[in-house]
Order: sequence, then C-alpha cells, then structure tokens
Amino acid sequence: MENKEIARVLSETADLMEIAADNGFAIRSYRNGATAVEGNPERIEDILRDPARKITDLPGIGKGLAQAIGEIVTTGSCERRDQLLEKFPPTALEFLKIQGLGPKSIALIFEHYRISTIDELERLCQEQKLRELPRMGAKLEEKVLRSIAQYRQHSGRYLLSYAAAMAAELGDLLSSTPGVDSVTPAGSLRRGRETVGDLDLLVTGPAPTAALDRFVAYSRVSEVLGHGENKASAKVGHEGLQVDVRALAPESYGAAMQYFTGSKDHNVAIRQRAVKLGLKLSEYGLFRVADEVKIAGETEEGIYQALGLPWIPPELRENTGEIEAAEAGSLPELVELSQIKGDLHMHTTESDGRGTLEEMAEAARARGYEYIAITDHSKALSMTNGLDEKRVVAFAQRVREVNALGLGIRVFSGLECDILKDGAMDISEDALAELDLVIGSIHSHMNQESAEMTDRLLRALQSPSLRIIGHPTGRILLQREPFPFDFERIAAEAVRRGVWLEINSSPERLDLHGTLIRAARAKGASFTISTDSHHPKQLANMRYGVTTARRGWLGPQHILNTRGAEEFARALQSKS
Ligand code: DGT
Ligand code: CA
Ligand code: CA
Ligand code: ZN
Repeated sequence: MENKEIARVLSETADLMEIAADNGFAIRSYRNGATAVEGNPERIEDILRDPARKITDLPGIGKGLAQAIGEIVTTGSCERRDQLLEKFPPTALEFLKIQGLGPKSIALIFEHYRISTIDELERLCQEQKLRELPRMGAKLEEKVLRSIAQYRQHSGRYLLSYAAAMAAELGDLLSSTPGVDSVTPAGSLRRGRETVGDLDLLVTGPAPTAALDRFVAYSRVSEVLGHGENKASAKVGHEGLQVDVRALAPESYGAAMQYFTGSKDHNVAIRQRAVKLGLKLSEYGLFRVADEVKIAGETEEGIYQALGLPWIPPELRENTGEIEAAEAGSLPELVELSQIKGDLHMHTTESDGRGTLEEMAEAARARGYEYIAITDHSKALSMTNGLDEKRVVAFAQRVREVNALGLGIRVFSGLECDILKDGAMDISEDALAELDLVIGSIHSHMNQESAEMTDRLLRALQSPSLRIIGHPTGRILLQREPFPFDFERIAAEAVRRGVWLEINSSPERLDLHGTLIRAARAKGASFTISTDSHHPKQLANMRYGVTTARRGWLGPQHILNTRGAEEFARALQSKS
C-alpha cells in the first residue's frame, strides 16, 4: 500500500471522528499522522515489514496511531474507522465530499433528519429544510445542490494514472498465462481520457480464456461481477475500480480493439461510414453486407483501410473532426513522449519539493533530457516556504554556478511566481529579470467571477518576465472545476505577448485539457508540457501530459520543450 493511500484512510478516519465529535486531541493525532505518513520519503509498508524497525520512531506517530496504520496496511481500514462507520451510514464519507458541508454540519444534519443518502440530502435542500438548522441558510442550500450535481458527475470515475497503473499490474498478471499472447487496454484509457469509468482489457492468443480464470482468482479482486466464457468483470483494488476483461480470437482482435476503444460517438460515425460502403462493422469484423464475407478484423489498420481511411490515433477518436481529417489526408502528426527534451516545471526542497536541485537534475538526466527548469514557489505561498526577491536573485546566481560546474544537463533558473489577486506578480520585475524562465500561476482567490479573473490574467500577461501560464484553468480532477474566465481572449493575448501555455502533466490536473488546447491552438498559441514534479519520481508523469497534448491534436512543432537545448535557450531570449 502506498503512503498516500494510508494517509487518505487516516484523514477519512479523522473526518469521521469529527462528525462523531470525538476529542480534539485524538482527531489532531490522526490528522498529523496522515500528514507525516504522506510526507515520509520511505514507504511505510516497507518499514513495517522490517522487524528491526518501528514506525513509532517517525515523528508524529505514537503507539495508538502505529497500531491503526498496521491495521490499515493489512486490511485497508482500522478499528476506529470501522466503529464509526457502524455508527454513521457508510455514505457519511460521501457527504464529506460535498463542498460546503464540514463534519460539524454533517453531524447536525444526521442528528436532526436521520438521512443516509445523497438523494435525501438533495431533497432536504430542495424542500428548504437545511435552513432550519443553526448557521445554515438558503445560500448553503444552493451551494450544496450545486456540489451534489458535481459530485454525481465525478463519482465512480478514476484518474487516468490510477487506471494506467492498474492496467499495467493486470497486464503483468495476465500476459504470463499460458495460451495468452497479449493483453491490451482499450476504452477511455487507450484514448487517454483524463478520467476513466471502468477499465477495458482485451486478451488474445491461442487460448485466451485461461486469462479470465486467472483474473477472477487474483488476490486484489474484491468482487466478481460476472464470469463467462468470453468476458469477466470484477472490482479490483481498494477503490473498487471495475475491470472488464474480454478474451478474443486473434482473427477478430483488430475489430474488437476498434470497437472497445470507442469512443461511442466515434464508433457510431465509423459504422455509418461502413453502411454507406455496403459494409457492416461489429466487434467481430468488417463484413460485406451482400455476401457476408469478412474483409477485415485481424488488425485495426485493416479495418480503417477497408473503410478508405488511414489508422486514426486513439486519442483523437472522439468524433470531433478526426474522421473528416482522416478522409482528407490531414490527420495531424502528433507529439510523442520520445520527442520531449526537457521538463520546465518542478519544485525542490527550496520550497515544497522533496528532492534537491541536484536530485531533480539527475533524475531528468537519467530520463535522457537535455535540460530542465527549476521553478519553485514564490513568497505568497508562504506555507511552501516560497522564495522572496532576495532568494530569487541568489537562486539565479546559484544556477549559473551549477551550470558552470556542469551537472550533465543544462539547468534553467525559473520560478513559479504567484499571480496575486489583482493580477500583479508576487515578485518584483527586477528580481524576475534575473531568471531564465518565469511561470505565472494562480493558487489563491480562485472563486473570482469570470470578468475579474479575466482581468487578473490580462494584467499578469503584461509582466515583461512572464513566459508561461502554469496550469491555466486551476482545475483539480474529480475535485475542483476549472475557474471561469474568457479563455479565448486570454489565449489570444498570450500569443500577442509571446507567452506560452502550460500543459500540466500532474495526473490530478492535466490542465490544459484537449478541448481547450485545440481552442488555444486555433488562436495561434504555443505550449509547454511539464510535470510540476515535487519529487524526482514524478518526472515520469510526462507521459500523461503528452497524451493530453495529443488529445489536443498537437504536434512537436507546437511544443517548446521538444526543441534542443540551444534552440530552446534562444526561444527563451526571444520574448519581445
Ligand atoms: P469510461 O469507461 O466511462 O471511461 O468510457 P469508455 O469509453 O471506456 O466506455 P465503456 O467502458 O462503456 O465502453 C468501452 C468502449 O466500448 C466504448 O468506448 C465504445 C464501446 N462501446 C460500448 N458500448 C457501446 C455501444 O453501445 N455502442 C457502441 N458503438 N460502442 C460501444
Ligand atoms: Ca471503460
Ligand atoms: Ca467497460
Ligand atoms: Zn502551481
């Protein structure tokens, strides 16, 4: 179990304790424990396995908490959490995900109305009954209704990175089954959607059915939903991700790949095209209607070819113009991970990162990059120990020295400078001018109205040092919607000012996303793809940013960090 998962269960327990009005000391100890576990550089599970060590030696972890952590690692829950879940409906944890409701309000609602579902909570708001409780009013009812709608949209979906890790895990498990040649993910994961509803795996080979038996017997399967001859479905892992595994004969593998990759809208359009050509397309193959002869099915390429089209990359299969482009021979040449030559957004121990400059540089060098930019936070984010002017200037100097010594990779001095409430930069222009690369990001006052937010970004764009807008919409997947602003206007102004837009590869952000990338590109925008890493390991998230860029139809020519170090350095100096 990863530290992050343990920390999540601990803080959930603390939330439940707060609903139960447990004593403040105990609640704080769970909360501090969660922070300590999440921030611990080493895996807690590894420490627990080592008989020579004790996790009570870690700061913030006492005896009671250590026991709870042990339980969590072995069972996924702990005694205190289980007790609380008996006292409150299991939906209590869902209620906590509704914005606007803290543990105290939830306790009050449970006590007064004895409800247990989100539907009932919704009804309470619609019937204006929430306002009868102390400190609750019409405004809160509205807010709760809005966030219930959002919650419904999000629930049951998983981050792309989570689904990808599960696909890799199951791929390893199933591909070693005798009779199985290959295991490939299809569905939204293959298309690179930022969130995934369920995981679709396709298995083929001379005897693929054996993989289904192995799948349902897997230790991490919590519930088998179905197990037939050609398909098995089950919930896997702590978070109950549904996985559909299909066993396929090699002669229809391509047809099944095409069908189960989707999207549904893409498939509908492709099937209509087949019909016009006197053909019928199914998950088994492409058939002539007249004599039912199968003319394609073994490969996806074969199917698209028989329909008079080049193969279409999965990231484009959303029926948003890709079929027309394929027909016209104008499909874009999409950027690939191997074309990325540097990472331009990362944090170090100077602010809230967990690796030093040298460690980040070494990890980037090991990935084969030519350059990186180190971009720690600025002083407005005081809880991250963000840099003030003096430290910015000293940091720029330090990077010059580091480069003179040589780390085997070129380092650009950068900063993720906060864009303040009114659009001013958090750091003076004199200090910013010392740096090679300034990213401007919004981390506060994110609930401004659209007009105010647009003005704020317009003002930030006036900063002569600003080079990149970081995670431009501020969204956090499954948690926070993008903040509203006039996106096209900002994209156009960024072009005019020579400012690039970031595609942030952090799996929780993937910001900008495909649709907005295309809208910005239509205005002439240029992009960077960066990981926003806070740990050397996170540099590997670049693949998700590249996938996202591909969903935005971008080629390497649109992305600054596909350029070599020299060419990139020249581009940095070219800002008018
Ligand atoms: P998800 O799981 O919500 O993230 O999205 P998908 O795209 O993976 O959807 P899923 O798992 O329901 O189905 C996988 C693919 O199978 C889908 O992208 C297209 C195909 N498919 C499923 N049901 C239908 C259908 O009723 N008609 C058509 N044309 N295709 C379907
Ligand atoms: Ca799916
Ligand atoms: Ca599915
Ligand atoms: Zn940021």
